[in-house]
Amino acid sequence: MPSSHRAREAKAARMQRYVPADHSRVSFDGGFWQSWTETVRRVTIPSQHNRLEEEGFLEVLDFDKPAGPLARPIQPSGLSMQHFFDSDFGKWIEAASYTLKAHPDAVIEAKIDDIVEKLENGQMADGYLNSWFIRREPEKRWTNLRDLHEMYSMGHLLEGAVAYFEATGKRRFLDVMIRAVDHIIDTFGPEPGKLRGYDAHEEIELALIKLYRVSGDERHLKLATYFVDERGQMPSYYDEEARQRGENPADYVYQTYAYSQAHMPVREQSQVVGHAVRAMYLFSAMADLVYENDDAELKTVCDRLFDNLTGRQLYVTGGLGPSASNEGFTREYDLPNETAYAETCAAVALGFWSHRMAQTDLDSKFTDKLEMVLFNGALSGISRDGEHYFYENVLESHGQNRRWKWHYCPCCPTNIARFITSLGQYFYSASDDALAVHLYGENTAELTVGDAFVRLKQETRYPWDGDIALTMSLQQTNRFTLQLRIPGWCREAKITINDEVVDLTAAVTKGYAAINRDWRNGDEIRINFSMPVDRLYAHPAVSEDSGRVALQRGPVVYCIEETDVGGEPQRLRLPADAQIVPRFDADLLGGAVVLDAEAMQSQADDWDGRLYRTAPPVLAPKRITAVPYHLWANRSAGAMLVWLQEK
Ligand code: FUB
Ligand code: ZN
Repeated sequence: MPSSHRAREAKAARMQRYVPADHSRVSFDGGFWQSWTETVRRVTIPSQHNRLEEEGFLEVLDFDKPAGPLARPIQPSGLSMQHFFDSDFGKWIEAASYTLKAHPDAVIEAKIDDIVEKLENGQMADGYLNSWFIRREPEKRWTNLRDLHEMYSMGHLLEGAVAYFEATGKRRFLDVMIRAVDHIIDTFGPEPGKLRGYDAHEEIELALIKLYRVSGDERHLKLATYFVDERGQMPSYYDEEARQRGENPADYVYQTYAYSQAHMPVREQSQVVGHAVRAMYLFSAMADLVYENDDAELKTVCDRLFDNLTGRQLYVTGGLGPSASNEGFTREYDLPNETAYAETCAAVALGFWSHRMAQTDLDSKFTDKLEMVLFNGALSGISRDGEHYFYENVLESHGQNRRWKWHYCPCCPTNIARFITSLGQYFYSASDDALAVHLYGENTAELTVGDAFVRLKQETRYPWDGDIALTMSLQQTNRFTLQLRIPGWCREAKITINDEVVDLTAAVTKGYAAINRDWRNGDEIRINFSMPVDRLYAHPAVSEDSGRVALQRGPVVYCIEETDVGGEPQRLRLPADAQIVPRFDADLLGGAVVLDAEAMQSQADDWDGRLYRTAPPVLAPKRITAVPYHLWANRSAGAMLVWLQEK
């Protein structure tokens, strides 16, 4: 067992916290996730390395040569995307390492070793590690935490190093990054003589906690705690730092430190603001600190922010951060569809946060959101062929949106890759006397609950239907509580154990059915979540969705694509009483349930060139088919709509 799992299990035993499953011991040997996980392992991971090479990213690691021309120009903020190329290596290594753990691959490992060798070669004697500053402007290191992503990049390298160590047992990369962290510890903190700074793009915080779980070194946890609590303290470090650079702090491009959640101390924050990915990484670290420090006050803050996000600022797909200008949040209930920014990274990171929240508070309100992003707003970020991507996940298009092979700022591809390659950890977690099943989908998992070894097999076509058979294999009879998530979207659930019905009214607390008993080898749990097609309506304050309806079945949100209706879906109206019939289409991109309905379409052929007239458009019946949102833009380019007009 990797040391991080041992450390967390020891802690969980003291604190009654859950420990996520080891992802490499959850195999998706059939069902919905099999082809996704296989595609990401076989296609996405190698092709992303090819892209890093072709696009000249890896060149920045040639520390022995003079720096070449800039691959990405400097923006008005002073930042070039090239400032944080290291983060792409880190995330790619992390995603690749997750696959290596269960599927060793000498070619991928050699590519990682090559990057590690170059990083080690470039690392400065004092441990500092950042390809931009070492090669281009070493004298400017640590002079602009507000804009230039030094610790963001190191954080991603650190996550990659931890994952690579856990996958292979090789320490070289981990040791390089521990030296880099030692340097950060020497440089930052509340102690006299150190800088009281923190990076404006959160990431290092959660990476340090991952490191702590491997190293057991309290300094790593202390530094993460310091960075979180120092954030937003006044007077602002960023003001002082700007003055030191000879700049006027008032000239800050983004105008407010809310952009980086640094406008007030985090414990005082109650509204989710600013850049969406930054916010999600910060809150993920905060949830980790709740776990590690048993910090009840921080838990209240996390709850408050989670409720604000999910109650007022989240797209129905799990997308978040509507605005391109700050890559983030605007005002509450501002959820435009066609201009939705809803960055893939942000949805993935909401998955990280939701999952972490559930480890100290088993409440389906968290894991419902994990499932929501997984099947919708995060999964839409990668194509079915595994090598095309969306950065922005709009909910409406007139046909202008295309998946791309690589992005100018390619943060999203490696993020969705690391999410999918470590998927198993999100399905289950265990405490010393309970096993929680958070997600459903065909897989076989090897888990430990206290001293018991449990093999759990899920047989199901989920999310295409709501029948799930769980079979428990145990070496001996063991007593523990099985916690089964009852999804928030489900209004009628039924569970039997060896054909005996479980009384769910008595068993369910916070969306989990707790079944405490002596479990025996071969015990069979059968679950049925009824899965009718639901019409969803948005809160009246979401003016964009007024008079509109979205379709959802189980956890899957649907959309209408031009290719299926022979015209722009914006001209369709779905009658309030229209029957919506699910149908499995085996030929659609590997097979998916689609929804058929009789709708109405406004006719354009009797307008005689006019733009306006006094008579409303004529409506004619039109048969429509809706497809899962995550599958959109995988066939021909065209218009798309999630929120349909309802008649
Ligand atoms: O700034 C680093 C990453 O690039 C952010 O997380 C993304 O939003 C993109 O701007
Ligand atoms: Zn991104």
